[in-house]
Amino acid sequence: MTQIALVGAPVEAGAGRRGCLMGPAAYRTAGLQEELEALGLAVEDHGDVVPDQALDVPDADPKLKNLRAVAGWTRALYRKARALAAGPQMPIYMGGDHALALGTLAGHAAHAAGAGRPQFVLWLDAHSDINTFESTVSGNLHGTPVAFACGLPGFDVLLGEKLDTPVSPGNLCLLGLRSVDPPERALIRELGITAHDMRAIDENGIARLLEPFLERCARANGFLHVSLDVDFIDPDIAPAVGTTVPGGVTFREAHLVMEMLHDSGLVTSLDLVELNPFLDDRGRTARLMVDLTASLFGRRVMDRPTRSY
Ligand SMILES: [Mn+2]
Repeated sequence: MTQIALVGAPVEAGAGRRGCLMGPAAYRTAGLQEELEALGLAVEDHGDVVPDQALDVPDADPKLKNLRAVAGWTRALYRKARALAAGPQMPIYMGGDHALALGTLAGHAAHAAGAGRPQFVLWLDAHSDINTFESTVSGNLHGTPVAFACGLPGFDVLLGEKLDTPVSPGNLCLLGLRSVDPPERALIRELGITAHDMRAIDENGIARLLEPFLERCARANGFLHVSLDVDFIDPDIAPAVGTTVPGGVTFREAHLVMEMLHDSGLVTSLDLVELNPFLDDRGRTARLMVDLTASLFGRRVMDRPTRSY
C-alpha cells in the first residue's frame, strides 16, 4: 500500500503578498487527507514544519526580501525532506509559497545523490523561478528555487553551506511557462533545461511534451520531484494565487498531466505551492488542487460527478 506523508509548510516569506501561510490549513479543510484515503492510501499528517531561526543570516538585505526567514525555512525543510526521502512514505508538501522548494528539492536531491540515482524535477509553473540573488528584480525569493537547485553560485547563505548535490539541469523540465525574465531565459538556454511554454503546449499538446521527459526519467531510474504551482493553471479556474498570469493550462490539461504522472509510477515527492486562500473564491482553488493531487494518485476524473461551486 502506498504511504503518504502530508507536511505543512506555511511559508509566505518568499512571496510578494501575504496569505500563503494559510495554504496548509486550506488543504486540510478541503479534505486532502480524506480524498487520498478514499483511494486506499495510508496517509499520515506530520503537521506543520517549524522554521529554524537562522540567526547567522542578516535579517534585512537591501535587495532580498525576508532573507533570514527564507533561510530558516530552507534549512528546516531540507532536513525534513531528506529524512522523509529515506523512509517509506511519499511526501506531499502543502505550501506555502514556492520558496519552500528551496528546501524540499535540495533535501530530495541530497537523498538521491546518496542513493546513487539521478534526481529529476518537473516544474509546473507559469514562471521559471530561475532567478539568482543577482538577477532578481522583485527580491521575492520564491522566484529562485530552480537556480538554487541547479547549484548556481551565490546561495550558500540559505543552508549556511554550499549545496553539494545539485540537480543536473538536464534532468529538469519546466512546463506551462508564460512569464520568464530575460536573464532567466538566458540561463535556461545556457544550462540546457527543457522548457515548454504555453505556445508549445498549444501547438503540440501537453502529453506529447511530457512523455519524452517521463521516458528519460524512467530510463535513468530517476527519482521524480513534482513542483505544482497554482499559477500553472489558468486563473479563471484557479484564482487563489498572488501571481496570476492569463492563459494558463486548462482543467483537462492539468488533470491529464496528473494522470500521466500516475501512470508513470515515477513520482517520489510533490510540492503544492502558492495557494493563497485569502484570494480564493469559496475554496474553489483549494479543491481543484486537492482534485489534481487525487488524479496524481490514481483517481479518474470521469469516475466522479462534477462538483458545483
Ligand atoms: Mn513558482
